[in-house]
Amino acid sequence: MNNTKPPEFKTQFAEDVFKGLTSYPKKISSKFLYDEKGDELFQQIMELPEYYLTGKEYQILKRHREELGDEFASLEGFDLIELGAGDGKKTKVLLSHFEEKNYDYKYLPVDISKNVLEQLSKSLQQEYPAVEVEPQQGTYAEVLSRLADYRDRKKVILFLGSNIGNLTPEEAVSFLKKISSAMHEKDLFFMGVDQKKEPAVILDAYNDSAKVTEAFNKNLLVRMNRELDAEFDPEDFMHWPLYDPETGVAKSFLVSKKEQTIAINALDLQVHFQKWETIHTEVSQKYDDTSIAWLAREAGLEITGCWADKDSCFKNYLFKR
Ligand code: AVJ
Repeated sequence: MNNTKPPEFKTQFAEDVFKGLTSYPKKISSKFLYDEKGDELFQQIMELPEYYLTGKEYQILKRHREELGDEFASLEGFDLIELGAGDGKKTKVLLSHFEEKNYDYKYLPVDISKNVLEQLSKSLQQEYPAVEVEPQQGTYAEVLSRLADYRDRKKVILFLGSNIGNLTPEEAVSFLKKISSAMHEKDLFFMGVDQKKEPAVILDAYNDSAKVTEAFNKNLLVRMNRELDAEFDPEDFMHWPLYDPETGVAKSFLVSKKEQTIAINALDLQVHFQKWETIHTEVSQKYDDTSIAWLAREAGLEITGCWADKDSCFKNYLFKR
């Protein structure tokens, strides 16, 4: 490493890449996987036969919409706040049921991306013109603290897709504590969580045969080339996911296939890789009922409901404070 002075960083990405690639072992946060190309690749991942998470959760919501609706409707008027709404495909199952039942509610999709929110609002306008939508642009933390003071309406907070898995268990506890502190009495929190299961099934979900997940992971290299004027050749790295059934952690790496030194021109940085050196790019933590009970206890939440698919591949939990 030949960095002499810490440069000033133009973007969060620049700063994180600098720090992550000058530390050992090397790492880059998975949040940077989701640029425009990454969003598109993740959409494709959700359609893959190996990536069971989306389909399983969709089935759970569809099958239990009546019961879930009853839980939410017991609040008699609520704001449905969805953290990381994406294209809303799964949520629409709930929205169409709520519409049928004439529930009194507003839908508040939260996303960091203005583009995602605009597209979602447009499609909701077309498919569910009667639903009142109030998009909330910002980070989860910003939006949660904004909505925490909002006492006049009950909240149902949705966090689907096992997005909690992108956090380590310790990070997940502090995240859930923030959710909990934004909740008032009777407010509800509904979260989808991928479960520990046959290890090969999990591994295949992050190592699909069409290699879309590989492209998704390597998109980080492409993004550094484009945004930071870096000189990575994606061919010189391998996509390497692994799963540890003891801790439930799935991780993805980019592994350097040869010794190489890569210029990241915008950072004025030369990054040296030994042969087989890694960049850790993603965590996808898997849970079970015991570890979710621990998470809830640590965060001061109480589990009041749980729904699963028939193989308990995926579960959705309902919490209150
Ligand atoms: C969006 C975080 C739930 O970890 O399963 C999918 C992201 N990464 N394939 C996951 C992802 C590779 C996904 N989450």
